Amino acid sequence: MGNSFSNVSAFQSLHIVMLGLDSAGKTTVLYRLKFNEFVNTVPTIGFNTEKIKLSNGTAKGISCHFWDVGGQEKLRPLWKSYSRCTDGIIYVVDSVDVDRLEEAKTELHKVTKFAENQGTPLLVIANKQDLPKSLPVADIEKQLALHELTPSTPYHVQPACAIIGEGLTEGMDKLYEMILKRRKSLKQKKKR
Ligand SMILES: Nc1nc2c(ncn2[C@@H]2O[C@H](COP(=O)(O)OP(=O)(O)OP(=O)(O)O)[C@@H](O)[C@H]2O)c(=O)[nH]1
Ligand SMILES: [Mg+2]
Repeated sequence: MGNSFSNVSAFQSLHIVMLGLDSAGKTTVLYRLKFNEFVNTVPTIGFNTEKIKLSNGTAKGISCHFWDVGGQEKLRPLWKSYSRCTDGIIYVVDSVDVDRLEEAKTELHKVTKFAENQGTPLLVIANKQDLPKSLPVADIEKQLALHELTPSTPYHVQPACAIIGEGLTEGMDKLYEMILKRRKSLKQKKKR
C-alpha cells in the first residue's frame, strides 16, 4: 500500500481506444496484450474489441476494455465516435514509416482536438523499434509535434516492438498512471 496505485480497485474496467494509421501495429499490440504471444494479423476492416486483464507491471490485475479501430483512410471517420469519452487513447505509430509521419501527426491532432477527448491521457506507441531504420523516440515526438497538443492532454511516448511485446508493459503502466492522476484531479475539482 501507499503507492500511487493503491486507491484504485483492481476490478474497475478501463475503456481504452487504440488508433493509428493502417499497418502501424495496433492489432498486433492488442493480441500481444491478450495472449502474450505473436498473432499474425490481417488489416482491420471495422474494429476489434477485447476485454483484457493486464498481467504485468504496476497495472497488473487491472481490467481494460480495448477497442482497436482500423486505420485505413476510409475508416478514420469512425475514430471520432470510438474515442469519445474513453479513459485513455493509445496511438500506435510505425517508427519506420517516415513518409507517413506527417499524416500520422495530422490524424492524431484531429483526435485530441475533439471536445469529448479534452484531457484524455494519450499513450503514443513508437512501434517496430526492432527494425534497423526505426526512428528514435525523440524524433517521433518531435515529428508528431506532441508539444503542440492541447496543454490539458497528458502524454507519454513509448518505444516498443509489438511482435515480441517489448515496451508494452511499460507503456500500459504509464497510461494507467496518467489515468489515475486525471481521475484524482477530476475528483478534487468536483469537491471544490
Ligand atoms: N517488424 C515489426 N513488425 C510489426 C510490429 N508490429 C506489427 N508489425 C507488423 O506490421 C503489420 C501490420 O500490423 P497490424 O497489427 O495488422 O497493423 P494495424 O495497425 O492493426 O493495421 P490496420 O488494421 O490496417 O489499421 C503486420 O505484418 C505485423 O506483423 C513490430 O513491432 N515490428
Ligand atoms: Mg488492425
